Amino acid sequence: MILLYDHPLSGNCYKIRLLFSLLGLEYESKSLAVTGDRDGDRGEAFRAKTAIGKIPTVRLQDGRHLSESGAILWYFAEGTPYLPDDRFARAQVVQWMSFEQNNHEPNLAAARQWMSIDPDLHPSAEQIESWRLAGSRALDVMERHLSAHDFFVGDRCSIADIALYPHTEMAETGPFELGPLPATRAWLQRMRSLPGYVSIDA
Ligand SMILES: N[C@@H](CCC(=O)N[C@@H](CS)C(=O)NCC(=O)O)C(=O)O
Repeated sequence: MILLYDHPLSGNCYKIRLLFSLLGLEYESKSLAVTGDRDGDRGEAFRAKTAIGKIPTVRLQDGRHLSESGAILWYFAEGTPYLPDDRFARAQVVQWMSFEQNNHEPNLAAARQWMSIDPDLHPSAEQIESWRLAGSRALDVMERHLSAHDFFVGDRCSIADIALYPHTEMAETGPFELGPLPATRAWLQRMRSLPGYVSIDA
């Protein structure tokens, strides 16, 4: 059985739970701490399995481990409709997943972690403003694309959408507003309508 090292509030872990649910894949889940004494939960045994030491990490059925949400999504989407076959479309999936990791997640997830998850975080006003500005720019890029397209690559949901969904859906738990982004709100609704969709707190 696949084992997902997980946390119920983690947007990065939720990406994996969402893909597993859309694919109807069975798995077990083990929750690790994301605040406070993280190292207590991620001692030598965990680090021996994954050099990166973060969640999500999965243990495959054959015992190998894989970390980084994008790599895990790619591994399980291969051969399914969530990863296209076409060479250019696959490169576009990488393009949007790189955007998610570089421009989107670092700002939206950090701001949410500070506002609604970790009371011990005390970022400076400059840091908060930097997350807000850069995260808003990433949301604007998405809005522009979604004003002309139903999904990020091609005409159906791919792992590019799944990677971008969690922290966009939860953006308003940080210093962001989805009200002025109608195309993004319509896309969130399309994602929620997918057969097999699960919410973060399912
Ligand atoms: N780029 C990674 C980020 C993973 C990440 O930051 N995981 C967080 C939980 S969402 C974590 O393990 N934080 C605890 C720590 O950094 O020690 C991904 O997309 O999987």
